[in-house]
Parts: sequence; structure tokens; C-alpha cells
Amino acid sequence: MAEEVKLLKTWSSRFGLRVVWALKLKGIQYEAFDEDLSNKSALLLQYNPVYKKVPVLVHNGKPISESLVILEYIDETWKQNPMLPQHPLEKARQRFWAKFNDEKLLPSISGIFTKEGKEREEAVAASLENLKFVEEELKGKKFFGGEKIGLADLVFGWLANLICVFEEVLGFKIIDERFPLLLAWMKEFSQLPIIKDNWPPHDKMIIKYQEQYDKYHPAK
Ligand SMILES: N[C@@H](CCC(=O)N[C@@H](CS)C(=O)NCC(=O)O)C(=O)O
Repeated sequence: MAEEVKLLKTWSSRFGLRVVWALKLKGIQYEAFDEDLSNKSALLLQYNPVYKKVPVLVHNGKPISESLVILEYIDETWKQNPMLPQHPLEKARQRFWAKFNDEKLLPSISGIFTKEGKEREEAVAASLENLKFVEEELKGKKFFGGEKIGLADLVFGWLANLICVFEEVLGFKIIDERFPLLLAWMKEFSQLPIIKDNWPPHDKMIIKYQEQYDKYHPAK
């Protein structure tokens, strides 16, 4: 039976992008459905009634939600170019960093973008502390997965993609020379063909995030 793979996403979702990159890494053909999150499709509500969020992967009619769960499903279903190592300890490490990204790093950096004043200063401090952990983890490695990209690289990928957009809109740097290994990783990661060819247009991202910034910080 021919495989049917659909992906519900948006053009810019950082959670959707990691799934796009994983499918490209595996060489899986899929049909993309770009959602308008202000007017969610019947398909999205049907396939992800619990969270009503993208991404949703639909494999032969069966939906899978939550991007980290989707990445693991993809890795177990299509064995080529593994994203997780075989060794249980290394596998646990990749999962640890993926969880760290979603639960600590991403919220702290998003806080810099959405908050103001003292709250923003706290978000900056939390982000720098979290980024230091990431810098430490990259010691002696080209990618989080070692010599090749793995699951954690795809999960941290939003940093390479979005941080310069945040910095341009905010008007100050977040990841600078204090994080040389992270900067080198961002450069290396963003130049990989499967990543570079599936990268939302920078100009469009600036417009989107400038609009978001203006909503969070209306002129007083
Ligand atoms: N934990 C989820 C987060 C997904 C998520 O936040 N998706 C956003 C787009 S980037 C969304 O669909 N938001 C719609 C909403 O919150 O109503 C995952 O990893 O898939």
C-alpha cells in the first residue's frame, strides 16, 4: 500500500519546522496543509481535538500530535538516517535536551520578546543561564547528535532560525560571542541543505514578529 503522509503546520511554526526537517532528513514525501490559526480548519480540530495545535502528522489516516512525539514516531517508522542513537544513555541525553529546550530555553527566550521592564530583565537572566547549559553541552561536538544532526539538533533548530529575527525586532543581541560554540552550531546547522531549503523567508518572519511585538508592546 502506498504510504499517505500529511502534515498540518503553519509556514513559520517552530514546532512544525522541526517535523518538516525530520521528514526531509528521512526523505519522506508528504502533503503539507498550512493552517490559519485564527481560523482553525475542521481537519485540525478533528485530528488534534485535545490541544488544537499544529503540528499534526497524519500517517495513513492516523493522527499523531505534539512535535516531540511526532519526531520519535518518524524515527521509529522510517529507520534511515536515525535521529536517536542506539545507546540508552545517549538516547536519554537527546531526549533530555529536547525537553529542556521546550520547557526552559524556549519559554525564557520568548519571555524576552513578550515582556517588559523588570520581567524582561528576569527573562534575559534566565535565558543566559539556560544558554550557558547549551554551550556547555556542545563542548567537543559539532552537533548535539555528535558528527551528524540528531533529534536535539532539530529541536534546538528554532534558535538558528528565529533568534536573529527576535534580535532584529528587539534591537539587541541575545546570542553573542559569549556563546562561541552555539554560534558555530547555528552556522553549521543552518547551512545543511535539508535545513537551508526549508527555512521560512527572513523578510516574512520579520514582518510577522514585528506585528507580534507591537501587539505585546502597544505604544503608550
Ligand atoms: N507542545 C506543542 C506546541 C505546539 C504549538 O504551540 N503550536 C502552536 C503554533 S507554533 C499552535 O498551534 N498554536 C495554536 C493555539 O495555541 O491555539 C508541540 O510541541 O507540538
